[in-house]
Amino acid sequence: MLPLLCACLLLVARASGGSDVSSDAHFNTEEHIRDMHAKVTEIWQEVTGRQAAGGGGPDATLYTACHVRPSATLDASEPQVTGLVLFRQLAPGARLDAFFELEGFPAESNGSSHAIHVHQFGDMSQGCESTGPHYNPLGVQHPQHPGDFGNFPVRDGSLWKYRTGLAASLSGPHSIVGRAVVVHAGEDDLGRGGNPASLENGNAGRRLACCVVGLSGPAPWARQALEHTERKKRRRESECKAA
Ligand SMILES: [Cu+2]
Ligand SMILES: [Zn+2]
Repeated sequence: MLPLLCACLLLVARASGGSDVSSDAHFNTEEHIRDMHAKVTEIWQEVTGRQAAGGGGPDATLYTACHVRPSATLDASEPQVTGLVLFRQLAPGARLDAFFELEGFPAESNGSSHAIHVHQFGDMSQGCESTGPHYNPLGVQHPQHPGDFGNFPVRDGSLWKYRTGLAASLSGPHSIVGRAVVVHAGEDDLGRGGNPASLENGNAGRRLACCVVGLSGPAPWARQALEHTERKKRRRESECKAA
């Protein structure tokens, strides 16, 4: 199986190196890379034996936990954001489900939104600054990176959100395991800022807090799912009382 993987990687190299001069050469190269990525992922899944019979089943589910801490290079006067980001991937190649649970935003930032992204490195030795740029394995523009999760609204200094259909992966050659989740001070302009930075990082501002995505068992996800359901119920009840 390994020689097959190597042969496939060679094909990728040839596909990306063999650009012709026709007007749609760039498009073709991108198509080739996507195509080969799908094939390499498929082979990787077979090599690692993660492709369970029937292509799924509970055994194929992957979970990660990421404990968000304030950036070590941040001034003490800056918001000290902490919390938890959990990912779940039900089967190899499936989109991700996620819980985002963060607190420590200034109370007056009610109604503001904060960008959250996956950055390239799981290196927090220089706070969140050493996590590098957005994770961008396919060389595309922001906000098409797999970890461009967009903006999250803050309410009473905290945010909690359940999201599904996220484009990132916990398996395969473009896995985000071991990389960083970064919480920004500002809002993501989603590539519409009209300057080069907008197409790299969405001009989302300082890096307030971050964490490294690490594999986990299913327990943190189960706890968070329960907490999420109860919290939604409490919010509904308080809204009913207020009405
Ligand atoms: Cu970012
Ligand atoms: Zn991005």
